[in-house]
Amino acid sequence: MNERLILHEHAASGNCYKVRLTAAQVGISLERREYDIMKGETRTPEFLAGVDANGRIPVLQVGDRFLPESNAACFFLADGSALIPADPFDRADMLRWMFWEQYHHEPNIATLRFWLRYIGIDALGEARRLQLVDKRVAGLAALELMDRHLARRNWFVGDHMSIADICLFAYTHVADEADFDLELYPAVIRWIERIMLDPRYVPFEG
Ligand SMILES: N[C@@H](CCC(=O)N[C@@H](CS)C(=O)NCC(=O)O)C(=O)O
Repeated sequence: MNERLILHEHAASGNCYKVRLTAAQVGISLERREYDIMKGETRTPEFLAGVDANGRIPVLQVGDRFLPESNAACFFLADGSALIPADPFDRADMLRWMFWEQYHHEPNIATLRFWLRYIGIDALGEARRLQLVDKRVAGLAALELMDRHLARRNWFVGDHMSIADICLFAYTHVADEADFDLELYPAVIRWIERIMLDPRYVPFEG
């Protein structure tokens, strides 16, 4: 890749970790620019005007273009590699799991992790407290579905790792930090170990 690649990130964010893990898998090095989301550094007028009008990280900067959304950044970096299946159905199925991750997994497991570990239960406002049970129920359903899927196969799609695995791995392997008991999901645990044993694996900094 000829263009300069800069990851605008917060190292403790699983969404940002997805992008770094994908880059490591395909042997691409990224420049890293850290923002403290607890201090609102992605909500400044400069960030909103120059990096992402949505005020969130990760954003992958490619030359002078900016690509928000973790799963889109993973797709960009992995394009043309074995992390994206060649078969059209498998490729669409990979996207299916990535969309599923954004709708059913991340908003529950990642959000609970953020609320419990970074904000703290005592500091949660009333609106968030009211969502705790719904998010826990939805998070449990997501882990259950993953476990059933992985009971019959090693990877989410096809017969090797794809970016669907990477995108789902980021917040699943730290789900205990959101008080989910991963021991209840043996196929998920085996899949986590499989990814961690990959020679191009890089650990989360969260
Ligand atoms: N769907 C987005 C979610 C991005 C997101 O929620 N980022 C969080 C950190 S994980 C963030 O920037 N929070 C800071 C804020 O909202 O001010 C993605 O997958 O990249």
